[in-house]
Amino acid sequence: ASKVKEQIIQLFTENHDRYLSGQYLSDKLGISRTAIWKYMKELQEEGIEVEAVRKVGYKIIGKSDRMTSTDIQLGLETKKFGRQIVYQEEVNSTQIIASELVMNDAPEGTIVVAERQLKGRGRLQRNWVTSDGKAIAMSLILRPSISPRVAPQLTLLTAVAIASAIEKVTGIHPNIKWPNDLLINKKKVCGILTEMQGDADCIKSVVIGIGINVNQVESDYPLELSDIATSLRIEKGQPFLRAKLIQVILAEFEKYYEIFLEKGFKPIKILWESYAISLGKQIKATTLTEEVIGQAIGITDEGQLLIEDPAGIVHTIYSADISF
Ligand code: BT5
Repeated sequence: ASKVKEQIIQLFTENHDRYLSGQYLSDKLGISRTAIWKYMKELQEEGIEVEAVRKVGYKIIGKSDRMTSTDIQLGLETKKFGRQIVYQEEVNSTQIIASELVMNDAPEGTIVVAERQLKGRGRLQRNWVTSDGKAIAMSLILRPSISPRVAPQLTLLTAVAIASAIEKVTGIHPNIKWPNDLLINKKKVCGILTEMQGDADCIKSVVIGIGINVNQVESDYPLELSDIATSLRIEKGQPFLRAKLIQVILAEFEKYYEIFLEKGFKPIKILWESYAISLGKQIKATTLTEEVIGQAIGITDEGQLLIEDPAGIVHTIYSADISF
């Protein structure tokens, strides 16, 4: 039954904003017009606004800001990414669910989305705050055959895909702060967490965690975040449909991921540089073992950050926190 609903959603997606007649849908799917009518009612009960005009047909006229699999599928224009969706109201972390799915052979492109995270996580066991119903908490499963050495490039690729999607949806040009932050007006709007499964020679899978602040207002943030976090709504003065943003992220991601698998990191690197905030600036990189202060002079073809210290020595940074 839900298979039919998916097909209906697909037909509306392919036909964008056009009316589809009951007869057309019934011919396409080989079920009765009464059955179609029942499915359309179901979609309506799920919060999709459907207009039904006698002798003309059905049209989708409104969506509300939710992220169920129906909301995400309706308008999704990817081949693989987001074709399997696990939606949960409440989770500890979407990363945990996604890594369980990885062990159960979930295909590449599977996403896990949640409205509420009780234990959202950042890097190094840090905490990630997901404002209930106002943010995107999503994990995406990838199964690339690449060496673990180049896996950090996937974090940079993710940042490019999200930056480009935010730009398309909101018109705002966000900045990327190496390696995993997206900023708008110097405040964090998105964090990325890349977790790999595999061995020293070969990656088996990667779970990309994406947290985006979409519809929060200032008072939604706990005190400790009020100076460092922003949201698309705060920056643009209007709310956005999270499902729409997810659709565009998945489309951008799929596009850049294909380029990456085919041509390597070089083309992604150029895009990355166009969003980078830290290049050319004096920065401080705090790694697990040291602090490096100097000028950020670029990233390598592998994706590591290069910092030139005052003595002229160039340091290659694999992982760190950056401050200006
Ligand atoms: C990150 O870590 O930025 C990665 C965040 C990844 C979150 C996603 S949500 C879906 C998936 N499921 C998960 O459980 N995680 C992923 P890091 O660079 O370590 O930054 C963490 C720091 O950002 C915290 O220590 C806070 O200072 C700050 N922070 C926490 N929540 C924030 C928010 N909503 N907006 C901006 N900054 C935040």
